[in-house]
Amino acid sequence: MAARYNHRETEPRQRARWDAAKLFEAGPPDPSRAKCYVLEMFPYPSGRIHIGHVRNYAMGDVIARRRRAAGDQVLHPMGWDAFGLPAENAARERGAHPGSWTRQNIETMRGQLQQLGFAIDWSREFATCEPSYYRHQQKMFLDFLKAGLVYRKKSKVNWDPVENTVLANEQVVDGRGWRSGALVEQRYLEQWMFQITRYGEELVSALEGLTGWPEKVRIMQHNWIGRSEGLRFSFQFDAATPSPTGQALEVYTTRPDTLFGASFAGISVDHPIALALAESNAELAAFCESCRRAGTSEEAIETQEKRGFDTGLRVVHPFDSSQTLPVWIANFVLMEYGTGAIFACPAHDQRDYEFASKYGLPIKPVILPEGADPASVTLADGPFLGHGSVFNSGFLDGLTSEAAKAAAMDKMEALGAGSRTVNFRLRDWGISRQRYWGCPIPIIHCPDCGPVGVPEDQLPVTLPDDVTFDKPGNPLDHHPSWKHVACPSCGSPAVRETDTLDTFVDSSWYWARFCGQPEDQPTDIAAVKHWLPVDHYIGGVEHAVLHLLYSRFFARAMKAVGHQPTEEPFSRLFTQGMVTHATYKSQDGHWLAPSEIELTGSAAVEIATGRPAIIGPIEKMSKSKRNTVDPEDIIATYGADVARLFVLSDSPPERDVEWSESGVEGSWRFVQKIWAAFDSLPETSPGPLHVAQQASGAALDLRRAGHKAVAAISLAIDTYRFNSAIAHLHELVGHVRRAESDDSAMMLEARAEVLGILARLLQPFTPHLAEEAWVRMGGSGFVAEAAWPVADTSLLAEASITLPVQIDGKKRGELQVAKGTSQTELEALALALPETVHFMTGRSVAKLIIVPDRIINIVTRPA
Ligand code: ANZ
Ligand code: ZN
Repeated sequence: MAARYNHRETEPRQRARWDAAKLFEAGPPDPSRAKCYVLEMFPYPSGRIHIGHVRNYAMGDVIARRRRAAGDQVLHPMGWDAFGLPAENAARERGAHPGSWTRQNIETMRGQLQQLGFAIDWSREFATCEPSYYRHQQKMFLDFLKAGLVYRKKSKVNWDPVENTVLANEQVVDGRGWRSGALVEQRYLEQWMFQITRYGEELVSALEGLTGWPEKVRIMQHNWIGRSEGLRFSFQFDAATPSPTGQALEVYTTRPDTLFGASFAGISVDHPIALALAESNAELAAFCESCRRAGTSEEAIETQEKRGFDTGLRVVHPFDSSQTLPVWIANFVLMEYGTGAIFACPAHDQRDYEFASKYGLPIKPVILPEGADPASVTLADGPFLGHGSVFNSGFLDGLTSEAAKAAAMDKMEALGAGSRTVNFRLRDWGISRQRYWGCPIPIIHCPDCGPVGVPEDQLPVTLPDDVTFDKPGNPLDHHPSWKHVACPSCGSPAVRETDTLDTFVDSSWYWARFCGQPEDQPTDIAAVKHWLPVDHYIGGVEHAVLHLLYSRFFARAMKAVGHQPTEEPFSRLFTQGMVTHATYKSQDGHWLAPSEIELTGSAAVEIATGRPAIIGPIEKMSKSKRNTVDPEDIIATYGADVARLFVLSDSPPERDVEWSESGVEGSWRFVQKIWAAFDSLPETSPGPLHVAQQASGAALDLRRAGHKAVAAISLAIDTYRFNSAIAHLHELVGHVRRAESDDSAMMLEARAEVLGILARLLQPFTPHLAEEAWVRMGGSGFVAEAAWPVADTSLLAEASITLPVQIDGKKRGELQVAKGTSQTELEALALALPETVHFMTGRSVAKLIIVPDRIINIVTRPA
């Protein structure tokens, strides 16, 4: 009977060895080796590590360890996204200083991460709340200011009434604050803005090249940026009703082909013309005010009933001066988009249709669906939104929609009434927050000079420690002395900016700071040149348009002011699924923790009362539903390796994985089984790098299995299919154990070779166990430093086949797979190949044909 594997004793001992050897420090750039920068989205120090972190960092760790073993110079750092509101809330609720609360949490969480045995270069750790980090952010703010990338603007902001602060558009989800869930209000405030729109064009066109990103994230960014090509033109006011501002009415449209179907002009409640009219028309003013109260964000507007107010003004149709159109104030027109005014064509636009139907405005069709008869067109069922041929439209008659767009734009330009433009949905990024626990904005407001940048030799502007949280609002503003300073340019009494930077700024460039951390500069130029871009970036898909877009903006802005050379910070992005767990409720409806119930078959009983408990749906782990497990408990009971193994085992990493006690026990048994396989090897066996010289029969089969596993597991890791890698590990361990009954010398030699391979394949997944096995086999040094095994192709030949992968008839790559690999697995593999990802850019799969043992054919169509 083999000795039990004792994780409690082994894990700390192996970690101490790694630490003593500083094994995972990346060291200075080494141009003689390939580099690999692996980064997981750094954690917010909320208190404790949760199991989602374990899954996230375990994935990055598998890649980092595998690449390191393959000979790359690997950078795998960790830090803390340490500014933010929860620290201030803790201060308000518990009286703890945000700084000490945050630093305490960092201590705890660092210890927990270290227990998990991640191959992290801890020498590069930093927290964004330390002046040694944020001073460089202040410097970059000033650099951006000089480059015209920062400006100040009185603008409508999303005000979160619970958090008492401004939110970025990206932080408003369904009209509510992303954190508080409170209904967002609109207010006007002086705000510092980053001019992200300067890069609108590039940010959208470069998405095409991000072939290492999930398609869904690229699509989300694409839609968020919302580039559209259209026409801006001006309506002249009818002489009978002159413009109240003296200005013509400029509108933006993407459908100039529908101009002859125009039924009215629509303006926003905040349009200058509406504001001017409101001064002398109380009824109109009240209408606008009531629309504002109902919310004027895009989300709010989409769900509201259409409402309008006829201003009585009329404008002249630009192509037909005999026609005039009424000007309505319409609640569905956004002030922040285009020009804040539209022409409406109810026959071909949903919102215009609803509005016109409600107010009895004309609905005149001008686009004919292909093959339809102009005489029998009816719009009783709603507008026709497609393209077709134009009719009822004077000089545009008979043209296709596309041709009519061009013709209408040409004509408008010839008339001097308008011009072609590109419009973006993307807004500039408002970065001012009325909060204490953030990076101070390095600006001083002087009554004479206006806003002045803090001179660089006076950076950092540090947060004062002695603040109080007994009043609502910003403690920096209440502080008795902090804000009162002399103006750096004229010396008069002046005040500091008391707003701090949105914490999304902190996380927009930390990936560059990890490369090198000079004291006097934000980045080390030689180091960023070497390490960037990040080769594997892993994190939650909830950051698809927030953090990931801001980081892409920052990369460009930093490049513009000379702090780093890369436009795209992350060449490959992987978004992992969540960890879920069953939920339980008592009879009287309160949530029960898994430890409070007992499961018998498919029924649950509340232990405390003996009454049946209700089994709820499987949901993302959350404290409120009490369905969390604490990684520390799992580590104590089963060990870090089991925790790591389990979170990667059961489902593909992009999908959710359900945490279950039986699943974890399964991983624990697997670890024991692996250990038994090593432990049953005679002490006299050759070391882990031995290659069996001659093998036949069952011994040859075992060697084949070992080399097959090398090929399969390497490919699985490289294509982020960790669960499939673990399935191959199971298979191999099973094979080795079955071979134990044969104690011939030939088999012993084959077993030694295969176990040596196994130790190296296990290293990324269960590093402590692998290290212990390495020692047990007499391996020298660390398995973490042993070269990744290379499959002997002569041993693969029989069991494996090479399948060419064709895309639209051209061979683009190939797959080396085991014979008999299932159709579904082949499909997944073919689509995950880096070459496929590359050549499928902007396209999607129309058909995927697998000719067994011969070829894989992918037929594509535009995405
Ligand atoms: C006339 C028209 C006719 C339109 C038609 C559509 C269909 P994208 O593609 O997202 O850029 N629009 C313009 N500014 C607006 C604003 N501030 N608030 C609300 N709607 C606005 O959308 C452009 C279209 O959205 C524009 O084209 C305009 O309506 C509307 F059959 O102009 B269209
Ligand atoms: Zn001054």
